[in-house]
Amino acid sequence: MFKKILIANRGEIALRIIRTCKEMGIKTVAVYSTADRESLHVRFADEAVCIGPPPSKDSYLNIPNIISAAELTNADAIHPGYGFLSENAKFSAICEEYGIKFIGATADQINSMGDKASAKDTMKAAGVPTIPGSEGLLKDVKQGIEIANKIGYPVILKATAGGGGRGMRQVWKDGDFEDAWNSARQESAAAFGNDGMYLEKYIEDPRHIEIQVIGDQFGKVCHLSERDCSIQRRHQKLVEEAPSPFMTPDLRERMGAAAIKGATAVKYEGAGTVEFLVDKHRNFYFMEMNTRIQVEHPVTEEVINFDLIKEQIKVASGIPISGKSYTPEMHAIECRINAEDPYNNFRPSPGKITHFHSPGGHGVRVDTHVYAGYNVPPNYDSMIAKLICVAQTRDEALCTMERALSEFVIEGIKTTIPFHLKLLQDPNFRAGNFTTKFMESFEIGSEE
Ligand code: MV4
Repeated sequence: MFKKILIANRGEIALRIIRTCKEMGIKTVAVYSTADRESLHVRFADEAVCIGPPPSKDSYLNIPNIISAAELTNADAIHPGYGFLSENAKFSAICEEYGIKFIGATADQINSMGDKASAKDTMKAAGVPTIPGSEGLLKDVKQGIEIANKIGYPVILKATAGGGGRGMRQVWKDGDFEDAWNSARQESAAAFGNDGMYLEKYIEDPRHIEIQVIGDQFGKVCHLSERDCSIQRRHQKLVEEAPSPFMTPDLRERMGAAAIKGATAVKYEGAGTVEFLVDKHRNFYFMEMNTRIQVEHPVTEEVINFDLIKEQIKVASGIPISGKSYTPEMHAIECRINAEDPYNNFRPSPGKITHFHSPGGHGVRVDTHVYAGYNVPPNYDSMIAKLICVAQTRDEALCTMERALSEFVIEGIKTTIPFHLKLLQDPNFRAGNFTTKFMESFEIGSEE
């Protein structure tokens, strides 16, 4: 087992990883930018190394500085958390070169899933259902229009380097194809330096349901059931839950088996997530695979009573997985609390937290790095806390969430707490009746 892990991240996830390391008797090294000197991850780690000024590219994305910090402190592994360097193939490879275990996917696995068109080909070849469309990249606009006519409109153009919905265009008729093609390619070239495009049938009103998987170094993969992440705004998840209110035992079995098949085909090692789109007939299709621990991992932890970070560390150190399968026994919901003003288009609201009171009680978990007096820096992601509620049924978990949100006090900055309270009043949300389009028509109303 590792003796010392460097956590190449900040915020709640850095703290989350430090907590598990402590329980496992592993020493921890925090790294921090000058904007994060007062952050809890710095205080709770055994050692801390400053890696640069506030901008991410100079600190949390600064590979030489992070590797130096690991060498300096004799860390034998690096946990990258989510975001930042967690899906950076070059970083994974450099860690390996330096003899530091990267607690995450190998460079090859990251590369094979990072290119969306080839990831789709790989999954299709492994027998995972994929959305009808082009085989690999489109050669030109003419081929795109041909395929669109073959599969029928509506279709969607996607950037192979895509992420966060960038370089994606719906197309509803031949006459709109060329403009969509040109603008998607332009956007993709500017965002990713890669203008490769592929085409799919557009699935209207889908749900986003993802399967958590974990693989060990011996080629064995198991799945840890699903999360429903359909409540998103501009490709940012706001609420996640497990199990999905749309799930059936049969669908879980089929989606779980498909996720295992796909992850096994790429000899996936570590924790990963296979994302699917699920249509109204419960047809499911591979969308993307994320080769990292995700923000919403706690809902899975709560419903199957399992520490995913501990399991990541164990498989990274060469311990085999048990291979048993998991069926959720509980229901968990996570609300992401962001430093944003939900009454002003979710505009970021950094600044000093003057008052802070965290909810507690039965079935309530709060993962956060903030406290009264903490200054939310403007440089990073606006998520400042995750409120996770667990109960035996979805209805009970919703009631616990409502109660916990009403106890949560964060003053000095705007947060998304009022949004979540309003969402919990929505009859369709309450009934589990929602798709990825839900937020397009949701109205928060006015303040007070
Ligand atoms: C789709 C789709 C409909 N049909 N593909 C969004 C980001 C990227 N991961 C893929 N996305 C989508 N792909 C086909 N063929 C709709 C979306 C989509 C979406 C998916 C999941 C969660 C939220 C979404 C919001 C808008 C569009």
